[in-house]
Amino acid sequence: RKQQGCTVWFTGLSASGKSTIAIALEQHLLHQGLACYRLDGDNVRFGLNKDLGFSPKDREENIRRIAEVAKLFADSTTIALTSFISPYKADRQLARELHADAKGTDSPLPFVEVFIDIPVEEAEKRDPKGLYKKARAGEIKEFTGISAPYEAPENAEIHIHSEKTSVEEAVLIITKYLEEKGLL
Ligand code: GGZ
Repeated sequence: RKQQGCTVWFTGLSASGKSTIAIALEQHLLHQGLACYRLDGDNVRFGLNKDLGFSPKDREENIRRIAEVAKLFADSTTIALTSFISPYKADRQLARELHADAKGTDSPLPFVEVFIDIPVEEAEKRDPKGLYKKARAGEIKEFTGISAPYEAPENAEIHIHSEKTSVEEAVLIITKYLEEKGLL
């Protein structure tokens, strides 16, 4: 059976575990012989989006471009995995609508929002890159969860409580969902 593309859109705070889970999911899908491609800060914010910072306007444009690129991957029957904070509801909604709107593609493309939920105190405790510390010290401005908002999703297809769920369990939850929707 021919693979159908889709976008799995991760959202959550810095240090929530989005990228770790997305990487593990990517590995799992690749081992199944499925085509997938992961978009994250390392391959997008240093290239396509290197002109963008972290103001609300720049984040909006960051997410818009990522959504368009993910849509192209999904349209090519690849499973696109995106791992960005995407803190604004309206921006995630736009990403969803771009996929629902078949313009330029054969048909609407499935969009699966995955909320990697973590209390900000817990993310701050993890602080693997010392960014929360810098944000508290005022060295990084407009830092999500500290000095910039994170608007939690209310209707994400998948809601994972990061501090109570192992990476392996998270991958299972997501693949089970994708299987049930006929996307794997
Ligand atoms: C939030 C920031 C900021 C500010 C730099 N606020 O933990 P990380 O390092 O690797 O992930 C964060 C990443 C967030 O980029 P996104 O493209 O995902 O953000 S958004 O979706 O809101 O556009 C963090 C680092 O960049 N970082 N400054 N001020 N995160």
